[in-house]
Amino acid sequence: MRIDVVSIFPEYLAPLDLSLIGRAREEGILNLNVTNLRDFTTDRHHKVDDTPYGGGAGMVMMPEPWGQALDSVRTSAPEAAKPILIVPSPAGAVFDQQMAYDFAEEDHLVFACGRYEGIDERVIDYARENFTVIPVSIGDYVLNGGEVAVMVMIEAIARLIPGVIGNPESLVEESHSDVLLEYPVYTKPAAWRGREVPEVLLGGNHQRVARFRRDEQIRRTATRRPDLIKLLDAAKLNRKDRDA
Ligand code: 6GU
Repeated sequence: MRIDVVSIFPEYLAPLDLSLIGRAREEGILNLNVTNLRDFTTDRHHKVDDTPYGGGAGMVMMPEPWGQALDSVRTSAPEAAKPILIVPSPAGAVFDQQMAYDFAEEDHLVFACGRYEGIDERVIDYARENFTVIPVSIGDYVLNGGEVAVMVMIEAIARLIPGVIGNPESLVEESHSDVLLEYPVYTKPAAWRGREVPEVLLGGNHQRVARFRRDEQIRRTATRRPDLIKLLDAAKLNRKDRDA
């Protein structure tokens, strides 16, 4: 997969050199390029923003540097017919695991990081000629710019690409338990500061362990995320699940 990120703060994305994503890049599984929007300015001060038409607080990102940057990304990567252009914005559709699965199947993703009050809307219109444009938010709160949101999305997407994660079985387990929160986990020692590991986990009875874990998942989901319980398919709940 190829991923392009356009930003006025390319250094913000430096952590993508690390850990599993960094290794995937070294191994050529992930071709990730970060482009500095200011490279596409022509004035002495590398200006990328200006005051909003109609007035109001803050600044708006100017169309011309964005037009040049998106044209450059498009022509440097002719392989995919129409790359996805993800525009991080608190006004976008909320990113979730299903979006991560869908984006992980694409050949080419481009992230356009806005700062200030946003990007001139004509850039978004123009981009639809060459990209499938999708405004995406990572949740209902406000960040200063798209860079941190893009890191969140890239991590969620990249770990689903075959070969990025060491143990692909963990992905299978995750996908089966998508709507339920994860069960609590324990490791050695069996007793620590007066606290014991639940006895059922020490016994080696796989059926009892599975029952314990599923009960904990249901209990956690009901107390921490009652909104998710609605999504649970009633048909997939068995009698023992209901008792939990
Ligand atoms: Cl994607 N961008 C910004 N600037 N703020 C956000 C966001 C994105 N998602 C939640 N808040």
